[in-house]
Amino acid sequence: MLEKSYEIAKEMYAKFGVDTDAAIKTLKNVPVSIHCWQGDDVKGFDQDGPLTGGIQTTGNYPGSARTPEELMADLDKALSLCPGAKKINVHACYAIFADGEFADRDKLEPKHFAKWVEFAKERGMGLDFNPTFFSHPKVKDGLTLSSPDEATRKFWIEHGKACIRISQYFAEETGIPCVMNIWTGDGYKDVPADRMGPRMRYKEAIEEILSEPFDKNKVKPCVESKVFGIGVESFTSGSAEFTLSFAATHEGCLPLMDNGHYHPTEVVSDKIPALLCFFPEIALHVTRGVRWDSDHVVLFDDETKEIAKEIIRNDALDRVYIALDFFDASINRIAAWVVGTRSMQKALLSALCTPNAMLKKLQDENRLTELMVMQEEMKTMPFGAVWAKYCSECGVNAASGWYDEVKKYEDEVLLKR
Ligand SMILES: [Mn+2]
Repeated sequence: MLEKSYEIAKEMYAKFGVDTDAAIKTLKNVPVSIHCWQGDDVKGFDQDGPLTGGIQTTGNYPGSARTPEELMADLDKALSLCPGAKKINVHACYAIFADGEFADRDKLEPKHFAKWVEFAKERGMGLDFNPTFFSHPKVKDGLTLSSPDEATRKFWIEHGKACIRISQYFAEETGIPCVMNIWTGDGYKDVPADRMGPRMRYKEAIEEILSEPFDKNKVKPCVESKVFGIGVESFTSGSAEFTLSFAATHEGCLPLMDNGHYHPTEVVSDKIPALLCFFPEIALHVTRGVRWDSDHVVLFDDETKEIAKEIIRNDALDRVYIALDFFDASINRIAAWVVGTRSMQKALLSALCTPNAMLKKLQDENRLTELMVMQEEMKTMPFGAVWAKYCSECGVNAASGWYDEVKKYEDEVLLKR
């Protein structure tokens, strides 16, 4: 059945000049970086306080991971249901300490992440990393790197430097470059009197962090922008213009776009080719904002498909680092990981099965009616058969049957927590 439907699909795509075998082969080597923080609602292991920084998880679905062992077991279950290449994205608050040991964020060392390295190496995956500039008592008045308080800034700069050293360690241990993303929730709830001061302090603080020595081929520092956060609605230090200008003027620093971090009518898909005109490499956080930066699970929806198209048709798979960033506590967290990861992979495969050269030609020859006709026709091509073939070659269940495994794990493991 699978082979038969794939053969028909392959033939149909071939009529448009699309080689589905080649698309499947390409996707196998495209890593999607899976964020560890979906598994425990962004709690981490280094403190017991609330989630801060203007971000919020909602829902109380049972079975959230409470320990590194539980989180890794849950991740393993999710990984087993996602085809193709993966990386694991770790936040600094997921440091794993020995019994009785503790190190504050400014004193973190590679050894506190040795278990993550072991986990990644055993599964042949790379690791990405993020300093955690939130959920910590040293976030002063909602500010970290842009705080007017020198001691506060110093603490967080030291945290950033520690994270560069840990990122270098990740890259050296796994042999795969580590994308290290700098994001802070720094901002003001109400109208500030000084918008430039915090940004100048933020700029200088990131420059100090990046003065920590590292190998640019191994560590890929990024700056992520945001439009606003909960409780910081009026001003964000790391705005889009700030971070983009920072990356543009600091060699080796990449701009990172999170598609939940813009005004709701802006689309990151359109920003990707704009940035690719200027930056050798860029990074993405793929998420799904519903009316705001709500971090819903990524679906195989229009914007996810458009994002994937811009990467594929601009031949930029080796220039765009793709990571996921969402957290939903209202549904089974493992299913959330699996749906989000597979949706991104589906979007990439769908883009690889698009006759991009033919469509570009129609545009360049101003045959815009035909372009519309063709783009609409492509939407009902038998893509499901190609996805099923891909999953089968990767040894995972293409159909909804994978959920039975999640449900079994929920009954046997999650509900007993
Ligand atoms: Mn993000």
